[in-house]
Amino acid sequence: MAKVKIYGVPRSRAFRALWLAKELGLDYENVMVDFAGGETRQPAYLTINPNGHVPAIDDNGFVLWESMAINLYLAKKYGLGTLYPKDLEGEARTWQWSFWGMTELERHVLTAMFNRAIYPEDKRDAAAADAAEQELQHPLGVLDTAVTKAPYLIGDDFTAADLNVAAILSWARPARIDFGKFPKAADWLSRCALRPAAKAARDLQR
Ligand SMILES: N[C@@H](CCC(=O)N[C@@H](CS)C(=O)NCC(=O)O)C(=O)O
Repeated sequence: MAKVKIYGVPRSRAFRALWLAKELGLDYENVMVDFAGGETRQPAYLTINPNGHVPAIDDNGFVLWESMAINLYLAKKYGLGTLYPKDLEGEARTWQWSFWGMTELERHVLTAMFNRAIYPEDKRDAAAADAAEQELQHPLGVLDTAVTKAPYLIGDDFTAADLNVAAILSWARPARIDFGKFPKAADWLSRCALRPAAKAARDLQR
């Protein structure tokens, strides 16, 4: 069996797949396609992901793109019964939280992060960042309530659902999102971020 190839530098959304690979103890190879240098748009890479984005994976000839699809696939294939629930309802909850993270959180966290930390200072739009943080108030309340009822999103144990949402919220710190009103969500996020596999994936970003 060849190693699973994970395309994308660790400071990109490939971080999500790398964190999962570390959780799973997967034998993987990280192919350093860097979006900053335009490598995602080179013809060779476009045969892997025609969208010109990272991450993508190649699992023994099976090529897949979209970070959440990648993580759901890898977690089900290599972590069934541990990181990925075996029952239909648990699987559906994993999808629910993963799609929720992408649709309810991601854009707003990114907008705040770019306008508070990434763009050159003279290009930052403070009002756009504040509006994005405002948009996050309701979904962060939803998250806070969910992790008040149970330690993790699907119950007592950390699963791919937690990883996928926490990976999106790993941008919340540079985005300077205030979790003051969401103490349970803040506690859940730090429990996720302190996992050895999360730390190991962050180390790849240095
Ligand atoms: N929805 C996609 C978004 C992927 C994406 O936009 N990736 C960025 C890096 S984090 C990228 O490849 N940007 C370079 C480009 O679009 O050329 C996913 O979650 O996989």
